Amino acid sequence: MGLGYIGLPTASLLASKGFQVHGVDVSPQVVETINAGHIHIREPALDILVKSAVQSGRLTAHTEPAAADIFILAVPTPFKDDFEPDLRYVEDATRAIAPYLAAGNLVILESTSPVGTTEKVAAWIADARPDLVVPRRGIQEIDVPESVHVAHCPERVLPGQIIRELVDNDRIVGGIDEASTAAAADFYRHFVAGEVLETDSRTAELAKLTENTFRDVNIALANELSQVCDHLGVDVWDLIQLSNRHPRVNVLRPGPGVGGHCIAVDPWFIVHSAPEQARLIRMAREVNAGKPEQVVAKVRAKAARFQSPTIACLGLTYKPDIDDLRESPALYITAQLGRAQVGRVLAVEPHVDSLPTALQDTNVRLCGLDIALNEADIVLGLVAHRGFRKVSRQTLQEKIVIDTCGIWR
Ligand code: SAJ
Repeated sequence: MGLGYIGLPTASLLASKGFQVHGVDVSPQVVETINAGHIHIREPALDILVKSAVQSGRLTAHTEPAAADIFILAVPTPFKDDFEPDLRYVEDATRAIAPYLAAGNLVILESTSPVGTTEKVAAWIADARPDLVVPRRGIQEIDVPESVHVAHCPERVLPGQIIRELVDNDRIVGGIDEASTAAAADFYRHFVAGEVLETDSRTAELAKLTENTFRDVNIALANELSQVCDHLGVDVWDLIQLSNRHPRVNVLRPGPGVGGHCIAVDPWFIVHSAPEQARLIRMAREVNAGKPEQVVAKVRAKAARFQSPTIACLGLTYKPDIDDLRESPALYITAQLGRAQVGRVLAVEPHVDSLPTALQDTNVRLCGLDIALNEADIVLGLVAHRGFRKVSRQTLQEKIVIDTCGIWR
């Protein structure tokens, strides 16, 4: 259920391992694209995998579910305006499969979810299908062979390396009851080379949120240090390099902010469910969320020295060497500068072909690296793409350089 960044790679990988996969997506265009052997997202090696899965006849895409042995939910879990998790898509997908469920089926929630969501999935199934035996937390159904099994197995793959990590990463599997854990773990052991670690659904949910929160908190430390260094006149990159020579220190890299659809979202699931306890997690999220505005303010301060400066923004994606623009701080910063009338704004992004929608109502112009570097008074490094790292110091000599992510370090 859901043929996006996680569902489609998983579906095609399963097909390549010999499973018969009935992929479901609410979008008819997505279904049509996949059935034609093509993909609607960009991810290395995914096109080849999907093409061969479709050609083999083991992967077909549909807008409606069908009867199956195993149901995997891989739908988005965004949050609402007040950071309350929005479980609408999980509930819709669960209710969509409910009519097709039979005794002994396994339902797996892969979407990153707040603690307690897998129990909600079980409750929605029980509500829709009173005729089925559905497990409940703390109540052991192990001797009931006709029970449906419900488990959480959070996806943990890194965009850009999804296919490799789907196979190689260890997986955490947590069922509503022990029978569900055992059934789900058995399934993943068919195609995962990493270890399959068994726990309960709540621990599995919180483990995934913890992984991304760990990253967010550590990036926040790096981002805060970059502010401290600006204030004290210290080079943050020298500072981090030297501090990291300690055997037990590993400061991450500061940047223009934290992008993507995961790390900037998941900590809120913890904060929302334990607001009194999760104080550091909330603070870290706020530090990272505030970083793009600080970059904009820094550029504006430098631009004020010129009559009508040209500002070259290098990079629009949310991290280096991918084409993913989701929640990208670089895109946000470029759009803000484009609206702020601070000068002429040029954007360089080798991974996109046309001006992204977010920049269409601004005065930002997309251009090549050489033109941008030639015309710029201010060079704003936003994403450490490989191509940008090759720019020589000499080229940048005459310019004001604001390197938010250490491209030239
Ligand atoms: N970033 C920094 N400084 C750093 C590292 C990253 O500013 O030192 C920024 C990046 O530029 C980017 C953001 O953080 O804007 C996130 O990038 P990322 O590469 O750390 O992570 P994602 O969002 O692409 O993928 C994460 C992964 N989680 C962890 O590494 C713990 C991935 O394994 C998860 O599966 C994925 O979230 C997800 O789907 O939850």
